[in-house]
Amino acid sequence: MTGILRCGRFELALERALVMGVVNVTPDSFYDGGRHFDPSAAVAHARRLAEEGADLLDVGGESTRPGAAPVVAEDELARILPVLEGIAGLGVPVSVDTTKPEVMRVALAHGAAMINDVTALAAPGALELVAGSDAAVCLMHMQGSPRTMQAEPTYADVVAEVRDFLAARAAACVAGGMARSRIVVDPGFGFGKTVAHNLTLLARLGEIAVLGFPVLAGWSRKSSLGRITGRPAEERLAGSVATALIAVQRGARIVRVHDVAATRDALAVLAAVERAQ
Ligand code: 7PJ
Repeated sequence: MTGILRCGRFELALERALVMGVVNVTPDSFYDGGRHFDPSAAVAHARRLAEEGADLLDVGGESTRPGAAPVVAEDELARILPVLEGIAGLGVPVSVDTTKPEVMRVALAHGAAMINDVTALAAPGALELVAGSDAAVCLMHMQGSPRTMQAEPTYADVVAEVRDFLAARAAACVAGGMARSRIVVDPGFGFGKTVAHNLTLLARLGEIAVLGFPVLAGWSRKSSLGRITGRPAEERLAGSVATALIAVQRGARIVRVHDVAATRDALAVLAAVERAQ
């Protein structure tokens, strides 16, 4: 897939796979929770990811890890707003990872270029709100809710169910007035999926890419990599880079990662090999 992604005042070319750097402002995210909970630490981290070549920065104030406690909109905003203000001048489009229309509205007013919603704009009013802005949206698939999703995920055909869900949500966005060039889809690795489901989705990611929307893949440091490699989150860099490469080879156009520099290098090697073919 080529073309462009329109997100706010930015237009991102999709010839090369893009790297979205994760900026968590939470006390409890599974990998970097607590590390950047202080806004100035989060801003410094975001600046570093931008220097490493992040094409997008994804700022989140609510952990969606399995079993995570919900956060009220007011607290979520208190976490992310100082960070949005601190990184507005970096020149990198900012995505906000939230499921709440109240948070989306304020984030958009503060220049968010993308809304990354793990519930694919399920909340009442969310779709209309994003449609009425010029921001992009990342529509993610999740079975269940973060509190319950890993209890016993079941699918008849995980790829078909995820693809059909994403197609339906994208169609709803288009019907709501969003240009196709503002829509990104994401199978939601780890969100109501077993390791086997995650691997099947990665192996057959091309069947999601045929929808014609840029596919975002997020495997960075996730527990499936722990199950495969036997390593804790701090030691999953190599596994994370491997899955980013595989995802791009199978059609992903954006990878959501904690480690921007290493991922950019790996993708540069892949792109060079593809040019040599
Ligand atoms: C994802 C996400 C993902 C999208 C998280 C973590 C867990 N948003 N937010 N896709 N994962 N779109 O930081 O790994 O895979 S939270």
